[in-house]
Amino acid sequence: MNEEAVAKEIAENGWCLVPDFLTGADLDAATAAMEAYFPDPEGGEVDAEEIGRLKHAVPFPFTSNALNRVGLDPRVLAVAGHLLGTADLRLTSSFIQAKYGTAYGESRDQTLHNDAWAASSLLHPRTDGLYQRLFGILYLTDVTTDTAPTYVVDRVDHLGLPLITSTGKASYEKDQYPELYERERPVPAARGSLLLFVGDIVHRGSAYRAETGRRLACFFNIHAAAARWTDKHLWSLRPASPNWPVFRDLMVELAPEQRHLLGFPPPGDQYWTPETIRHLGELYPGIDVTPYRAAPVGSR
Ligand SMILES: O=C(O)CCC(=O)C(=O)O
Repeated sequence: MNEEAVAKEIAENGWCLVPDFLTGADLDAATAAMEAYFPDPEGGEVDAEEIGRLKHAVPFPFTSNALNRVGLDPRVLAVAGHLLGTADLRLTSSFIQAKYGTAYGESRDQTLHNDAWAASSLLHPRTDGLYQRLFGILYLTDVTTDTAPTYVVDRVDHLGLPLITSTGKASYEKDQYPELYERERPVPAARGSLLLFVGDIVHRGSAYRAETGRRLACFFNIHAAAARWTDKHLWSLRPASPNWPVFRDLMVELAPEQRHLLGFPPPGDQYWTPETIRHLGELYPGIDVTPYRAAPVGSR
């Protein structure tokens, strides 16, 4: 794997599939560890009723280092380093998940969405340089069009989409954005392949359409330490969330140092630009943006 070339492809297109990211004994160990969490339904080790319970994602850390190593892999770090331009990186989160055949219940298509907001809901995301987020999905079964491929929309086809819609969501409904769905494409992937993409790339998970079998996948995402608010990965708010108005009022009421307690960048932080300050005022109408207009630290 040529990490620099992968980073370049992601910078241009927003995503890149890396075949054979794991091979040989490493691939077998990671697959065996996944199979211990998500048994083969046709292998007789689990009955159909138990499978509902197995559809839940399991968060990092896992019981096997073959899986724990995935999001920490030096090659992934190198790609993130090239792309974000920093070595001061953090694992935002990682989890494993299985999708099962239709014989074991319904499997659903996701709506096209971006992940730039995922788990960093305090502020409007910046998606340039240091502020990009790198997401990875390692497939531990072969993924075909019938076995829940991830769908992506190339960056050039994003058609100037906002990262948050007028209804406060980071997802794009088919009836409102039909042209986006015309441009999406599935990413078939052989076992051991790694899909890497940035937070603003529009994508979705798809339903598992085959009757039997399962798709096994390990997910992770990485951000720069400078984007401290992204560490609040248990918060998943959007302006469309039911409890957003209460949170919004709190943000308006607090002083900058109190917001900082929650991870907000302080006045003078390099996150603040005329654009992010404008987004701040839109996200939290009534907030006093003047402190954030201070010149960035280092430029004074
Ligand atoms: O499972 C997949 O293929 C993609 C999932 C995804 O996009 C998500 O959960 O945000």
